[in-house]
Amino acid sequence: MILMDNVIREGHPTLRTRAKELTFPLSPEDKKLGQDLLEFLINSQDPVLSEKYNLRSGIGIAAPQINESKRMFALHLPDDNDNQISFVAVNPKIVSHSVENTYLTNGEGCLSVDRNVAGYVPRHARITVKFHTLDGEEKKMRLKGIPAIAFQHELDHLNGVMFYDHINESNPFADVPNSQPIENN
Ligand code: 4LI
Ligand code: NI
Repeated sequence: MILMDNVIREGHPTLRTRAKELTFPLSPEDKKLGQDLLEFLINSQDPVLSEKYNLRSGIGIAAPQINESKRMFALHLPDDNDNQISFVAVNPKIVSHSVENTYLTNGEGCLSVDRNVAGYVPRHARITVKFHTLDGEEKKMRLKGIPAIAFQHELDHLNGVMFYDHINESNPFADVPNSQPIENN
């Protein structure tokens, strides 16, 4: 199972590297990697297991964060209607997005960043995405709210981008044009 010791932290060059596309069928090792990423998120959100294994809670984790430079990430969180969003995305992409932007008023956190970086991280408010499942099936879905933010955060990891790259350097809380902020605690 994936533990915090397996998570690389900022400063590691893999976090600044563009991850490699995967080809299907996935190797058994790459399938296992995807399953382990999702299992990590589920464990990290379990009060008993997160305490037992000292896991920091997350709703998304990307393969490069465990030093596997491959285009794959997992998301696990409830959506606005309290339906569970839980998937592993392989070779994910955003096919279209809203003009409207959004951001978390409390800022973003990252399992690879052991400090608080304050500021608004501008994101697209709504995205239409395509990706392949671990079994190679193509999926297309529309995301909004926190799931859309998390998808963009994890997709950034596959491109060597960190969330704080998007924060306005001179004023971290500068107005984000045309945005609907998401209040969250
Ligand atoms: C415990 C059990 C306040 C501060 C509010 C915690 C189960 C921050 C928000 C969680 C913040 C769960 C989260 C992300 C933020 C902040 C991620 C708590 C885990 C909230 C997820 C990828 C950004 C995602 C909303 C600096 C590790 N996650 N909070 N950002 N939660 N969590 N991100 N922001 N301020 N990061 O961190 O998984 S997109 Cl589910
Ligand atoms: Ni991250």
